[in-house]
Amino acid sequence: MRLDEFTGVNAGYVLELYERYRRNPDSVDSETRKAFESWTPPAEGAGAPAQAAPGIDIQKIVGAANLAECIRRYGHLAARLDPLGSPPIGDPSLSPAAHGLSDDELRRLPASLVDGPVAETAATAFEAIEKLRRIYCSTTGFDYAHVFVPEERDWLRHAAESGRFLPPMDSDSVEAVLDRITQVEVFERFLQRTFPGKTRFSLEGLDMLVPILDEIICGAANHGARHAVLAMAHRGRLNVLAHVLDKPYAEILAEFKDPVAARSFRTDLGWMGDVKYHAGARTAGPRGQMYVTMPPNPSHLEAVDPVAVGMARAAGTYAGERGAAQFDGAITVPILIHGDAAFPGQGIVAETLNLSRLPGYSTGGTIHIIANNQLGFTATPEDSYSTSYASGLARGFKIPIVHVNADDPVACLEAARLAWEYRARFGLDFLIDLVGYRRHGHNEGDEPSFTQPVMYKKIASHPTVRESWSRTLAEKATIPADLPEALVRKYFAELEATSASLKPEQEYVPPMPAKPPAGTAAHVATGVPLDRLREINEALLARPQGFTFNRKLERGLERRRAAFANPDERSIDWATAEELALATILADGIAIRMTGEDVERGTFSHRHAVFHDANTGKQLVMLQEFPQARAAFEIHNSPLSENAVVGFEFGYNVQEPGRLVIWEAQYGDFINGAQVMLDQFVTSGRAKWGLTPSLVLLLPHGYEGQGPEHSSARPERFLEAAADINLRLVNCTTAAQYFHVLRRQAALLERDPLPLIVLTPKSLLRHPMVASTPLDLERGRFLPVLDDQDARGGGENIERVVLCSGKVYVDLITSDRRGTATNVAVCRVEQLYPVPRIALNELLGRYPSVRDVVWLQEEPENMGAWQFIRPHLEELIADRCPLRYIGRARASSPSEGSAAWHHLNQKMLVQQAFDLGSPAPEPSMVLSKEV
Ligand SMILES: Cc1ncc(C[n+]2csc(CCOP(=O)(O)OP(=O)(O)O)c2C)c(N)n1
Repeated sequence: MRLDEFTGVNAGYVLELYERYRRNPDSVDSETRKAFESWTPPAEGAGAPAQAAPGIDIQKIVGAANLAECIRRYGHLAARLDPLGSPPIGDPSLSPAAHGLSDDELRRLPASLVDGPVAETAATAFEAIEKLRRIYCSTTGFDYAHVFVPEERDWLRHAAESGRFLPPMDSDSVEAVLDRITQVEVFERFLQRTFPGKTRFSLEGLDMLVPILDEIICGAANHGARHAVLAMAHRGRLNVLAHVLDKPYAEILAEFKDPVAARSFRTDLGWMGDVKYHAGARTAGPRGQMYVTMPPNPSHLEAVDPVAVGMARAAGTYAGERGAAQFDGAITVPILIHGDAAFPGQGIVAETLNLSRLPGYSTGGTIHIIANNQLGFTATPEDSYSTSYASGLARGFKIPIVHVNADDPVACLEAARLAWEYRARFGLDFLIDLVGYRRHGHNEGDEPSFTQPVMYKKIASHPTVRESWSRTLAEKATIPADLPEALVRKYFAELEATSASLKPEQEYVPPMPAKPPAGTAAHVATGVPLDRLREINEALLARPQGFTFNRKLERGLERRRAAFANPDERSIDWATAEELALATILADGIAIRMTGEDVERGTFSHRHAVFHDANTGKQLVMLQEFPQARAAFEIHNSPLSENAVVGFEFGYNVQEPGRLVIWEAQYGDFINGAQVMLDQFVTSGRAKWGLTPSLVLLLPHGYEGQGPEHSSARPERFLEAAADINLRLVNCTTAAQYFHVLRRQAALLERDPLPLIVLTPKSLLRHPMVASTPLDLERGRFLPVLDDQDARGGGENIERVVLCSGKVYVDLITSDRRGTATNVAVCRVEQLYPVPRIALNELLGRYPSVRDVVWLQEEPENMGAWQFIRPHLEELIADRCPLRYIGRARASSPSEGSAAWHHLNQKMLVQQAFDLGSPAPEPSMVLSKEV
């Protein structure tokens, strides 16, 4: 680099060195001395290098360069971001005095010290600094100093300072903005006038959100994107639905007139529906070149974020061929609109941001917009976040932030253009903090001046952005003076005409709820011919040239090779059944995505879906390699999150319902971290919004003395939500059952999609009782109820039928008591929901002499399946015999914390199962009672 090319602080440093050299050439190293021998430093003042600068003050030079740097870093603190005019907090480092400079001194320094595009057109450092101040301390606050990848930061700096993303200001463009914000404002005013006080969560005060979205969507389309997924909460949702998603005014107005009657308009809901500001939409055709989707949104703020991100990921992923799935972030763009209280407050936001750069989750850049109205419900920023800005959290994720005053359309559009250009250039997230206000209360029935009297006095006299933009344009004579009012009249007239056209007959068509068809599951053939299984098994065990397996795993692979030697032998363990199920599904042409914490190896070191070369660490995924596969397999260790990752997989699943999407919990109880996703999306999404998820959740479950935290996946949480055939919950006890239930799920993805929750084993993964034969995979299918394995069914001598589910079956069947208790049949309910009533009825019919039927479970009485299944059993048994409960007593914790106590209780469970009618001895907490 030539010495003349140093700028900013570096230029100051060079000049300082030069001063030193001038005084004593030996005080600098020989290289530097050589460089200075033939160099002429820049003259003071004009900016152009000229004669040597006699008496140049190095401190001033360094001060000017530092001042420029501070404006770039901290200028946003002095930006006028609040449309209501609250003064910015500022920063002392932004004044020349803080750097030992006066304005006059700056005028005598060259502009080149300031560096960047502003220096190119400025005569002095003073002019350059003034320009910089206009950029960084205006109605935009560029906040990107935390982006410490030099290429990204330099790009952002140049983008901000060159103004190259400022929108065009020709008369057509400025008129288009006026037209759009008139539409936005009139929509809200019309609703307010026609339906006073009805909740709509008005956008007013943040009207520029719609033109910003237009700009981003249009920009993304120009960069080749074809699909935008837009997620937002309540605020402004109706306005965005109307103007960005093109939801017809007629539908929206009909919903306002009478939500029940308006059902005839709703194509976006399930049979129970949801309030209008939670509904989703899809544009019917491309908007420009883009399809825009807005997933439905529950009230739980920000919960939709990972769902939308997962949808975008799915839409950009090609999985139609063997191998790894191919993701192309250029095709889709997720845009998340956040609340200013919700963004910092809801942990799901941090979890979602953490997905942004992970290989299995990234979207090629998500654009975030904080619709910042400077209030929560009534809570102020001081009540709501500890960061300086609502957007503070994004800094840790190196996401560039632009704070922008929502009353400045030009600044807003520049921010939008910058966002999509940055995303297109780097494939990374970007955040716009759109700072406005909220014209009404939290909702339209709310009185905001109870809590914000001063702010709302200001708002009452504050012009709308349409009014101020009209005034600006009129002053510059850019538009005809009467245009603003003409536009207002035009849009009111459109809404009035639509409202008047809503005929009562149309409105009173009764709703047509469509519940899902059910019952197809029982008829699915899932067996695979032995030859085919053997061939696929061999292919999965192939050894790619040059790949060195870990020695211990090598031995396991050899055992796997022998698994098909004898079709009658119980040689198929759980992991083999799973891999063969996945492989045969892939061979059927159905792509699979599998994720979860440490899922690649499996928590219990049983899966090994990804091998690591013992010498090089290189990875090998045989499910991507075997030649019979006709679709992609992707597997990712997830980040340590439950809520966001389950939401992400839900979104992925509903966007690409033809792929099998599987999420595995480390232990089943950790799914409680995703309870919002379960309640708000997985179990109710169908009834509320007509979504048809088919996500598979694998939840390790079973009482093994590990204490309260790793024993129970809490099946009761799913059973409590089970209704209207909204999910399938199974607790398989054999490898073959697991094989068939996975294959059944894949076969039903399109015909009868439902979420599948599988309670999976831990210690039983390698238990011989759980292993199946190759023939079980060929001949069988998933059976919701398994009769006593020793064919005691039908025995006249059976006095007790014990019904149980899951691992406790193995405890019963392997106990010493089993051999002698020939009057007790032990039967398994493998599917807990939908309750297999026909199969249970048939089973009970095979035992005509029973004196009682027992429901036996490991979980406490208030947990597990008991409370749910009891009324079904009572109805099925009717007055044939009494129903008994054997299990742990009601408890507030899922299990005892001591392994010894656990074993005692398990022993009691077994004992009571086989002792007809005897009470539990102390100190067991196991209950046996007739109900
Ligand atoms: C998880 C959750 N907690 C609480 C609420 C209740 N709530 C609804 S809106 C709101 C205020 C949200 O403020 P902000 O994020 O700034 O959005 P705004 O309504 O101001 O647009 C609150 C607390 C909710 N909907 N979801």
